[in-house]
Amino acid sequence: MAKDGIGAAVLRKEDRRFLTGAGTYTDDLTRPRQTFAHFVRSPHAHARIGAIRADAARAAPGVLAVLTGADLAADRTGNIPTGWLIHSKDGSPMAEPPHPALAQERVRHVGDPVAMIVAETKDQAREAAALLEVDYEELPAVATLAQAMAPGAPLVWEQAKGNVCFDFQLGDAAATDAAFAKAFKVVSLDLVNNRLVPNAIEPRAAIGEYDRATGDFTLWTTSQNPHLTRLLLGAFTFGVPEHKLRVVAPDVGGGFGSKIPHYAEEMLVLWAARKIGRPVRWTALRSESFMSDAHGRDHLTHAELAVDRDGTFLGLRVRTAANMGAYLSTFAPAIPTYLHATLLAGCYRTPAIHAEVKAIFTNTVPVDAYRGAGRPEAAFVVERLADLAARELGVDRVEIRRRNFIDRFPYQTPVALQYDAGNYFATLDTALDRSRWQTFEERRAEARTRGKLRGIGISTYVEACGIAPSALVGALGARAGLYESAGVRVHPTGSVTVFTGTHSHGQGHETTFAQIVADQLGIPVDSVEVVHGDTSRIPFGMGTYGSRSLAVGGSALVKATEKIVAKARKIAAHLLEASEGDVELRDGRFVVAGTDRAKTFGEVALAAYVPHKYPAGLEPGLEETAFYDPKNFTFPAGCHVCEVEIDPDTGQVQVVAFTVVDDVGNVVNPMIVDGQIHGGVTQGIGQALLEGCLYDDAGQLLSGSLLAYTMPRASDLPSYDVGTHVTACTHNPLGAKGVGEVGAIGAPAAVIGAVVDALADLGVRHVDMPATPERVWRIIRDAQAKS
Ligand code: MCN
Repeated sequence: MAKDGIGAAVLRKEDRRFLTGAGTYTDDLTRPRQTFAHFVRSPHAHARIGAIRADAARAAPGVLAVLTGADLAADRTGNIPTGWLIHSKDGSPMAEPPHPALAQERVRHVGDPVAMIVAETKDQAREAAALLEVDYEELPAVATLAQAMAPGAPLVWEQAKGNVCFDFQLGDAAATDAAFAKAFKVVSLDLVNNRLVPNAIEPRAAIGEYDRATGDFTLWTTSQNPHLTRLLLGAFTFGVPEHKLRVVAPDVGGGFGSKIPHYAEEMLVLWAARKIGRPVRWTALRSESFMSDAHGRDHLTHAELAVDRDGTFLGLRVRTAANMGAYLSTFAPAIPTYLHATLLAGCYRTPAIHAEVKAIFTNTVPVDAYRGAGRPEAAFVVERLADLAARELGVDRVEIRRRNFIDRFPYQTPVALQYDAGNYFATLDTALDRSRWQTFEERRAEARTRGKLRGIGISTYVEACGIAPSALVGALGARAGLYESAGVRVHPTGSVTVFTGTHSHGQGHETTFAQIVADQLGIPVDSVEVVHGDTSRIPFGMGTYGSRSLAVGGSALVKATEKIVAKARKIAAHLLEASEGDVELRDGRFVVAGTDRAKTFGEVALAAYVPHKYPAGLEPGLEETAFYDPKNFTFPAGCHVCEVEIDPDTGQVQVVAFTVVDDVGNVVNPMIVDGQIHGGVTQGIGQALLEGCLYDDAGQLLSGSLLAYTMPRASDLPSYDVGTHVTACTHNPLGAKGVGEVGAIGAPAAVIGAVVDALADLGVRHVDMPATPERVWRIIRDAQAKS
């Protein structure tokens, strides 16, 4: 094994450029003769668009074009598709209303783009926007799920009666009813999974360019999946053949799911570039991001767990309403259905499960993937019910989990997934140990002497990632397969360029993917360069989300590198005048077994390009491509333990300790894995305690800036204690599972469990997220008033 190969905590190669300010983000690029776009966005949640008077804006200094939905309609272009179709069990078709890139006739959420102004400078574009007059006739709006589902609620779309986009069911309703009928007890809970705004550090940006001579388009964009963007743009939104469209996602400063969807602005900068014959660029303001980046979560759930006298889980019934926002974003329909409902078994042997999901339109920003996408919501439901069942039965919270853990693999859940491997007892035991669970009451008593309420929470979760087997997602309605590709080019000097269809925007693929190749070829990590994010350089790829890059993209890379080794071995055997079967690759050298005759990898690489050095009949060169389509998802699991202290006078919750023991299979880079867990847990704590996107009843975005939307800061967080336990994934060559989302999936239930535990003596059985000081203070005050 190379010393910086798989398993080594190699420092991130990409950090040299990021830490020295040498990264190249979309907004850093300058294109010759570039122009600037500004979007005029709806101030109303729902309104009919009347006259648009653009003469003054058109005449403003520097303005090159003012474009509206009518121009798009005249060009018969610009409808943004969703990437998923949901086939409802009862056969009712999913409503897929049009999503014009610039609103036509109606605006349906605050921030819906109405017009695009292109000018010589950013300021000129913005100043001209103030001169554009748009007549709106306001219409009644629905902003929350409760409003949208109320009888007689105003409709976001005429074709979606009751604002229902689709109904979805999973599991066995009759078996679940039967389980409930024989239950000793049923515990039930109404849960809110709060709406979140992703807030990647780099706002979205796009530059469109058109070459009149060749008819070629280039889009630079902040995308997590440039090939998918090209596919959707080419096949649906803009109708440009793929060979005429290059999509480049250069350095991207975080995405967390919000840069998966294909967005209107990406199409519009290309369209405008062709119209005016010059490059058109746009970068979102932070306040613009709040009303135009896809939001996350936003579920209302009623959940019931049927249990036996000893705490054995018998059945689970879950009814979820999921907010889709005003339009269907790219992955939106898949999130509350295939990513959420399929994980409701959690780590437990619950024999009967039935889930019903209603996807609902509202006059809000579209909702799509946000770190965890559907899986944090599922873990939250299951873990809150496990806590509550323990409490209502008088069983210990740890014990009830242990009693119900899945203990044999593979395990077929009642909700479609088959878990291949795991050891939930091991992660639980290690986490209990590390968190000093047994001695918690001492810490609680000590906190009491300081006037603080201390609580401890636990969450044992499993998730499905490494998205996904194409056969499965294809059958489930995905418009494209979800395999991954990798190319490996060995240069004559023995250095290597890797081409991957995944996209790294903080995850460190330039390092970990180089480690994989270094490991397989026995060469230094610095001899391997990883290229990603450019459709003109990488044959194909499905991008990065669903913690899939290592399990799927890394596995494609293993396959491609194995092909390289196979060919290189032939060449080495020829050079060494040995039989191929006797030659093996060891520590970067091809060695004839049992002898000291050897050729270095570099010597063999050179021979691949020199006639007569490679065997007759073999093609020259050393370059291979592979596609990998996994057999199954991967199933990371783990245990999170959180301790909080609450100030009863202010309601302020402080996380004072957080222990994580995750099982993400074999690990390529433990330092990067720890970093991913830290980031995910931080976002999970953010959801549990701080973050909440709020609309008022008229659909105005109340938390539309960082002044009103609280992101976690260092002072909100403890130092995390992170441990790992490994059970290898059984079906990919790396034995690896995903890590990118585990923190955000496991953490919220542990935090809320701790908050509820701290307040348990007051009779509190649940606290909705985010557990802000105000909410907690009110709960304490009301509980005290009752007692
Ligand atoms: N890794 C490893 N060993 C494992 C698993 C992963 O060494 N057993 C490494 C991988 O090689 C990769 C990193 O950990 O370098 C994350 O791998 P993986 O779990 O495959 O996740 P992806 O690379 O596909 O990243 C997607 C995931 C998601 S879905 C979100 S959301 C998210 C996340 O990653 N967004 C992020 N982490 C993020 N981190 C940053 N900094 N910024 C984001 O936007």
